[in-house]
Amino acid sequence: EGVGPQEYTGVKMEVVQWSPEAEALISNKVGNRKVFLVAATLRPETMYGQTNCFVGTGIKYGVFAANDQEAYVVTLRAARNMAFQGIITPRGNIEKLAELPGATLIGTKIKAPFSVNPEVYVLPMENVLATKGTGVVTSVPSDSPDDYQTLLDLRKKPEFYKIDPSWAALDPTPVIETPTYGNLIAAALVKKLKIQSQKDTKQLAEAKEITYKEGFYNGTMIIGEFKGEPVQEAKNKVRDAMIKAGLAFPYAE
Ligand code: A2H
Repeated sequence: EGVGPQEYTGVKMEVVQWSPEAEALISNKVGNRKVFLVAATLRPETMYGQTNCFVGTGIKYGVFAANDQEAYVVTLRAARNMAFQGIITPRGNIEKLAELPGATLIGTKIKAPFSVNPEVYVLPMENVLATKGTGVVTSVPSDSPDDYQTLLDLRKKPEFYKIDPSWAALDPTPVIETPTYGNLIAAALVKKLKIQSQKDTKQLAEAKEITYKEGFYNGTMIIGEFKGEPVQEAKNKVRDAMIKAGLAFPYAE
């Protein structure tokens, strides 16, 4: 981080059913376009295990026209970057079709490309930064300690987070096997570092560091087209397959 551009994968998650709050704000503003929430991830190889998608309830999102057929839900900052990278057209220009406060997105149902779970729900995460990526995060609780701990928090206090418990019902799916931490590395590290909630940001940063290195250097895929291959080799293959299928695109910042 901090040195040179970060190469993310923009994962396209098509809206299947808006929450009533978002539906009211969208009404007829997107025309015939398909609308996608777009998450920025550094771990495209983990998408088989997506169980949810996270947004920040205090973050402002827009619905931006990508072209005549598609629109993307991201922050204005990300839309600007995408326009300059030629991802949304016309180049360098942006068309905002609607505005959605993050809180209104909670409960929206979206497709989860490549996941064993075809459809998942949008949920709130406290530590989503408006200044990173698209402001939308795919939740992969098998391999991300932040995602795993957030899922535990949401299950423990659904009323506090204003969610229907059924939206947080999907359990982590093993995606990567590691020699030291097994196939649910996020849960193993949350336990080992005695993390109690998503507010334990210092320990979560440490857990994230270990998970990332362990998964990348010592992990083996145990699901999907590249099952049996080291994560180091599978990572870009999964990414390329998603891009080829029209379900993802390269995004840098
Ligand atoms: B990663 P870096 Cl399985 N706010 O994707 C907070 N976090 C954000 C974000 C934002 N605005 N945008 C993206 N992210 C998350 C998968 C994943 C990720 C796994 C394991 C580790 C991991 C599923 N969530 O990240 O600061 C996204 O979560 C640990 C590196 O640019 C993205 O990749 O290095 C990662 O943080 C990018 O973080």
